[in-house]
Amino acid sequence: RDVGVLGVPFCKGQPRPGVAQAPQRLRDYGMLKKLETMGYRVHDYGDLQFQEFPDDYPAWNIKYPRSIGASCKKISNVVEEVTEKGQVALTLGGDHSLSIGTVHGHAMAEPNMCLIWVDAHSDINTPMASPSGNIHGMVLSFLAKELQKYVPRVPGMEWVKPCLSTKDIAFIGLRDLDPAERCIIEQYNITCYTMHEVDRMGIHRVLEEALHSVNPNLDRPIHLSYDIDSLDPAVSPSTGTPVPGGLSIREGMYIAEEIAATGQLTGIDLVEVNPELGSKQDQELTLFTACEIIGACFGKRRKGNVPEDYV
Ligand code: DIR
Ligand code: MN
Ligand code: MN
Ligand code: MN
Repeated sequence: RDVGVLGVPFCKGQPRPGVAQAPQRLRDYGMLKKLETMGYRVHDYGDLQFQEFPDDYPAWNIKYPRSIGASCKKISNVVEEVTEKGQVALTLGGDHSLSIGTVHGHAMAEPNMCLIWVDAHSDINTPMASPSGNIHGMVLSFLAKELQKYVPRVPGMEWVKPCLSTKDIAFIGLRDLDPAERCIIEQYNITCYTMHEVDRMGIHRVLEEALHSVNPNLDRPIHLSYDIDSLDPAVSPSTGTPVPGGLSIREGMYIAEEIAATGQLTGIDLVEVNPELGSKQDQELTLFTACEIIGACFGKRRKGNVPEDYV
């Protein structure tokens, strides 16, 4: 019942600066106090310090590869250490490019890990196919072994060991994919429950099938990478790339509750909260939603919890 928290005030994986303020805003909002109230020992490793790269020119169209590469290398080392101490690694972003580091570090400590990616986007663009050049949309192409033939040597990323198979990944909540991303998902038959499947099957069956496909015996450690833009802008408006038609707060909490109930959740990312976008009310609502989701990830259930010391 130990949590290791790492703040990553990082924004270079996408164009909007405010996302770097999220770790501090989430702390101020009481996210870590909430976990302590729930009975966790919270070890806050503070915010990651970054090296500056003044001449971080794009490689092809990939923006800030050296800054992001060096940061993710540090993040990977911290997450590996935290995981090896037996703490659940909770990383507060920052934009989603940081997950190159968190997933990598988690996999170094737990090679049998699987990944559940909750997002409006699939973040699996290859560097050459990415229409935006933003690394937050390329994360999984750097990590998946099968995709390395499409990934050039990117300055700053040389240290990344592809540590996942496309078979170890399950997507939930997608609704905005670039053509190359759809092609990769089909070609490698990646487990993928878009909002279309959520509508058709209901969130219960989506979770059952998603877990069954990457973790049939529930004996593998799980990394949950939770992009706040997976949720509908009605409940998480303050994010850089909102997409209509997202998960309801109920579906978002159900996902977190079900994954927490496996007892295998050892790494969590909460990314893309941008507390400088939208109105004051939008910002508060997004922070509130993020705290509810994280509470559920750590075992807070809507049906209530029996106190730990109850006999
Ligand atoms: C788009 C947007 N697919 C890209 N990705 C976002 O830039 O590659 N991911 N917004 O969260
Ligand atoms: Mn994302
Ligand atoms: Mn190690
Ligand atoms: Mn997204």
